[in-house]
Amino acid sequence: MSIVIHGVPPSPFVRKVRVFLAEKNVPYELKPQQPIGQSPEYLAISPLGKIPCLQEGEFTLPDSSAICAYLERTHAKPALYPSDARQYARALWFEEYADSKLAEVCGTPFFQRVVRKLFFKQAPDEKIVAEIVNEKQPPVFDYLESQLESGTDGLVGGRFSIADIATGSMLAQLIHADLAIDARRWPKLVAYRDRVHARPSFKACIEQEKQIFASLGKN
Ligand SMILES: N[C@@H](CCC(=O)N[C@@H](CS)C(=O)NCC(=O)O)C(=O)O
Repeated sequence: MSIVIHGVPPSPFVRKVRVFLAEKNVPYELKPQQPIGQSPEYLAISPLGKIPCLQEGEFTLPDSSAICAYLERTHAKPALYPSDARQYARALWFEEYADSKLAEVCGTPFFQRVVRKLFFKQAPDEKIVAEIVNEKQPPVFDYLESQLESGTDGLVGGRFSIADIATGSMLAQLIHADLAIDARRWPKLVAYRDRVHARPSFKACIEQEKQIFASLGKN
């Protein structure tokens, strides 16, 4: 049965599911659904009104974490969750950390510099961006740096997993917000981010998003 993902490309949670599907080589249709002005029909399948939401025939499922966990069961290969109990639990932790804390420190500058500009026709509040960059990002980047081994694209056990899909998806918001991560201060994180984003699954999404923003007159 064919898979439909409701959402729009620049959402990090939609990107997470799209990368997950691409890594598993599963075809899907992306059906445009904005995260505002949701219809009663959309709220019926995604009660929090959020994107993404998966639809497979009669079956519908909101929430990127639930969707990825479901897809792991329906499309087992390649495995994107570790099999070892502790590594599995750590991968879920990093997924949660990315979806909550990293979402805050990467999503806020993205909202200010991209969403406000393109969709609300307002100037970004650079004071908010500076506060995030100077105060909120450093402890988060310090933590990720402390958890990474050199030369890997896998936060858990050195193997690429849901932890990296969630983390890489959030870090991509910074690219669109034109914010660099200081490679002298966080060398392992920057090298890791570059390796994760070089994977064809991420590369295709990020390139498509850049084209969308260029066509909307981002820069
Ligand atoms: N926990 C959800 C979060 C999804 C989420 O927050 N999506 C944002 C767009 S990036 C959204 O739909 N926001 C609309 C809203 O909160 O009403 C998931 O993992 O799918």
